[in-house]
Amino acid sequence: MASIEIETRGKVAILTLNRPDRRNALDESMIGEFDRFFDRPDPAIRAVVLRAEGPHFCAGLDLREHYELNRSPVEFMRMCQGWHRAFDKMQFGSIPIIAALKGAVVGGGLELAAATHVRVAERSTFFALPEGQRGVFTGGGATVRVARIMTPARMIDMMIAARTYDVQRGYDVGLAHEIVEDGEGDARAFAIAEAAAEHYDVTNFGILTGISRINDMSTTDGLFAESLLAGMVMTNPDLRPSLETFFAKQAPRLEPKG
Ligand code: 1HE
Repeated sequence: MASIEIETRGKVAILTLNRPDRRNALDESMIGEFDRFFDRPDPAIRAVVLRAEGPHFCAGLDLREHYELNRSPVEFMRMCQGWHRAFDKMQFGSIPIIAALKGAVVGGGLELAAATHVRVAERSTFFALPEGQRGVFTGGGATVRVARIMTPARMIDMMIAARTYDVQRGYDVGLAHEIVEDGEGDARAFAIAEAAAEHYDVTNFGILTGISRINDMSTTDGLFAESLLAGMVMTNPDLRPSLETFFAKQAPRLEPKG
């Protein structure tokens, strides 16, 4: 059975981490599967749900494979670059990825989650970077992606003081965007994905590739890039009927909701 199962429902692909006996630890083949899937996604797929089998989302790097392969420094650096490539394709691609988190979201599991765009977390979710305790280091992008979400200072503290955040604390620092009851994460993630799949393609492109990349730029470059993207998105001919619906007061009203 595949360690990552792929199922398509309408415009949404559901990717399932399917190694519950190993707590969905990520081995080389799974990273390869992510890389292949997000390299050239089927254009009919307009949103992705990333979920997990079993009570835990992901326990990070497969420590047994790491132990058995006994890689050299260069081999491990190459492996990390492979993780970075795959997760970059996720974060900087133009398909919204909605993660359904539960149980352990730790080490490389947190690095994987940080490459997704919307993180729905069940109450059982906990976040940690136990690398410090185990004498290893992050290598799947946490120093960049996780640090930017929770701040570098909090990430250092999490690793040095060996803290495990519960779901509320993770939500408070942006690791999760929504908390749901246990057992409800998959359905909620799917509902968000289905709605996001209906957005104009060009709008999702602007939101996903634009915001992530612009935040790597200087102020001047970022503002220029924003004007380019806005020029593309705001002049989309398909936008006119949507604005007409708004003028006719037929668009859904904005009101505070999660
Ligand atoms: C594993 C792994 C793994 C579990 N690699 N096999 N990540 C970590 O340090 C997390 C390590 N895992 C844990 O702390 C715990 O397993 C959990 C908190 C996630 C879950 O606990 P629990 O009690 O439900 O399960 P368990 O009994 O600890 O594990 C069940 C089995 O999964 C067991 O194998 P078994 O043969 O005894 O049944 C574990 O050995 C196995 N297992 N986690 C391999 N990670 C690019 S660099 C990224 C850096 C990192 O990610 S470092 C890893 C950080």
